[in-house]
Amino acid sequence: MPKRIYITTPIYYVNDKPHIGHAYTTTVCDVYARFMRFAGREVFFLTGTDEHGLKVEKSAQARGISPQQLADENASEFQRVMSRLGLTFDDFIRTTEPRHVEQVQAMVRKLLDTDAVYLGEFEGWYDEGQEEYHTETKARELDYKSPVSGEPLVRAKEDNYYFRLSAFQEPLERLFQQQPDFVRPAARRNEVLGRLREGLQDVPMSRTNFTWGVPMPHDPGHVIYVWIDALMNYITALGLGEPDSDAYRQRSKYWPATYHIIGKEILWFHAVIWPAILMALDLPLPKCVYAHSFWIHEGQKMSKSLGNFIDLATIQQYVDRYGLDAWRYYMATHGPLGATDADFRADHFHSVYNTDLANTLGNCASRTAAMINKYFDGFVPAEAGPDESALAEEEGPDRLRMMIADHDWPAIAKEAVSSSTAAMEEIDLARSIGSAIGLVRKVDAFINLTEPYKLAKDEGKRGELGAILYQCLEAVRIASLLLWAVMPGKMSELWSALGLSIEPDAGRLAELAEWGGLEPGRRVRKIALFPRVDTLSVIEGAA
Ligand code: ME8
Repeated sequence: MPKRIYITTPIYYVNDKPHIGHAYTTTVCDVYARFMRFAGREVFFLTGTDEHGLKVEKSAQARGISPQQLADENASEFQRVMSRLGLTFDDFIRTTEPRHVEQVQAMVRKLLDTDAVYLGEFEGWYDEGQEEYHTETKARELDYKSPVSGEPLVRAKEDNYYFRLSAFQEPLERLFQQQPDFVRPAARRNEVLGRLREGLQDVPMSRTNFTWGVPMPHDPGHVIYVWIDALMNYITALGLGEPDSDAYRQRSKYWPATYHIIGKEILWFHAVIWPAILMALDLPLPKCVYAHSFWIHEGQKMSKSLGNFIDLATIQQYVDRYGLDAWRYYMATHGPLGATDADFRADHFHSVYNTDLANTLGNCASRTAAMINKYFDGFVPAEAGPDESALAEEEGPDRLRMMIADHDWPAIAKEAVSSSTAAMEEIDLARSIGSAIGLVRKVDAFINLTEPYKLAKDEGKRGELGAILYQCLEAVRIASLLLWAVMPGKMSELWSALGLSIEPDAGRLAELAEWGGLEPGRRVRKIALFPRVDTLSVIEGAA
């Protein structure tokens, strides 16, 4: 795995308010980015807003403001929301920024020079009222009349710039063969391959029917098609279109992207058009385009017409009731990262909160800390007791460890760390987090098996009691390191209860996660991480 990581979200349209979909994709990237920074990797995490195009122009007109005003308003709303959700992007790119516009023009100039873009003629049946072209088949279906105004369609011609996508058929097929993980999950890759095999046609890449966009170099009557402009954000943020800039000097090292994380509806642009553009620009290709599925809501697709979008106000209610970290936990563990959609249900959120967070993680940390307070006045006991016969057989530092009930804790913890890290590398958030929670479950089972509260009654078993509680707390500490990326607030709270000052940005995860890091004699406070939430107060209106 490369030491450097570049992860991106789609850039979001400013004609919509932020909703669960935007929060979700950005949270997935954030969890990955935080984990990898903690693991010592050099991470660049990019998000931003897509601000050009007819839709933005029309929404602005409808509100009687300029498109730039609308973009400014909503871009700052996106930034505000993302910061509130604890999302630690390294840059937020806006496609109306001069740094982006200038580089897009420079790169399109290059595409014109290499003949990957050419001026061609487009002809079709035009609906003048709707400013929309129809194909011959569609026009025939409509009886050559506008479906909206009933006026006759007119035969019209337009000059358009085209991107020579057809020239990349073979290189793209080769890419999909040589880099089987270029598109993930596999089901999505197969869809793209199927469509690719139908053959590629050149695609228009300029428009003349509106002005809110990046002007075509040398031909300002044309505006660069918003998708071409938008896709380029991934490289303009790194200065790749401006090799003598500071941005280039500082950031070009991050290209190619490790992951472009996107929703499945925009996969074609990312899996076919984007690599073709990069090939035409002679730039390396991203390692992986990861297209997740969709959140649906209580079994139904979310849509404006149904009015069932999980919007910011609803997200805020969950955050208020369960805490920001619980929100992030649910997004990361039950979200639609795989090939199927995920159903957001209030009762499910509630039961995941209680099962994983209140009853497992919270309870385990709190009962361990409580026993240490009760039996050892709050001081972390030593792992080795005076009972020599119970000492582990091994030589070296392990010699002082008691192996109780056949639990080789250093090995158990090591396995959790390596499987959690490996799953995170693959962006399998649920599995990564599951390994950490699994470690906590083992601690719970260990407590139930060894019954330290009974040993506490026997003065002769003090060494064993201390070792058990040390092992429980040490395993919880290691799990908390693996869970920090998803629940940074709560895990920091836990660390401070253990008197630990850990700086995840210092990148020492592996070192800190070694068994034995917790020093005996340290003072432990009582811990209450995830208070129970009453079922009656499950978010109303969301159910
Ligand atoms: O498409 N579930 O922007 P956009 C999960 N500007 N994620 C969802 C979702 C849902 N129900 N709905 C949306 C655009 N998303 C373009 C992108 S990139 C060069 C240009 C997420 O504001 C998901 O990541 O419509 C999806 O791809 C993105 O929001 C679309 O955001």
